[in-house]
Amino acid sequence: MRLDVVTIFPEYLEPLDVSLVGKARAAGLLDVRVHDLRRFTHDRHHTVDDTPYGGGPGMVMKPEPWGEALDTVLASGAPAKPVIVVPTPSGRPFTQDLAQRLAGEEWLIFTPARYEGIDRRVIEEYGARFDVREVSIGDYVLAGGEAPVLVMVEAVARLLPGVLGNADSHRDDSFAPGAMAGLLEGPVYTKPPEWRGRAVPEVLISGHHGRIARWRRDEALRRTSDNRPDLIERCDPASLDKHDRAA
Ligand code: 6GU
Repeated sequence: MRLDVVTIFPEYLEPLDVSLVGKARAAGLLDVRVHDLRRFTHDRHHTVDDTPYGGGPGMVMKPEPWGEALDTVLASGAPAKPVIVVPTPSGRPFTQDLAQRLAGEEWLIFTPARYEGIDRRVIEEYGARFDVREVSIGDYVLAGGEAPVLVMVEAVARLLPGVLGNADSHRDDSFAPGAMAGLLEGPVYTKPPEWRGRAVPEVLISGHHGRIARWRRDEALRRTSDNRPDLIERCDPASLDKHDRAA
């Protein structure tokens, strides 16, 4: 997968060299290119923002640098067509489902903005020719879209074939489709069997796969109803079994 990021803070994306995403790059599974938006300005001060039409607080990112940057990046991959992801608190929610869809694309371009956002005409201009998605990572406001790009790239990269050592690693993920559909994952344990007087739940050491599966599901249901009752409300009743209903 090819991944381009256009930003005024290229150094903010340095964590993409590290850990899972860094390894995916090193393995040739991800081709990440970070571009400095200010290279596409022509004034001495490399200006990327200006005051908003209609008044109001804050600054708006000027359309011209974004247009030049996006034209350059798009030309470098033509005739391929990317999905353009525009991080904004006003966007549609970023979900596991969207991560899964984006993981199926050949090419993604991210356009993290600072200030009050990008001049609307940029989204219209590229939206007329490409699949442009305005996406939010949650109901809170960040100073810019760079941290959301790190979040989204990590969520997408771990779904790419060959990135996680074990292909089953995300089968039981919270939010993944499957037997635990829509439930949060329950607690996990490893050795030693006792730590500071606290024992690992006996069932996990029993070797009884049926009882273990039932226990895990009960714990997932408990955690979901404690932390995310909205997910229980929304879940498909057909995905619950008779033991779930009793619980
Ligand atoms: Cl994508 N950007 C910013 N600036 N704030 C956010 C966000 C994005 N998602 C949630 N808050």
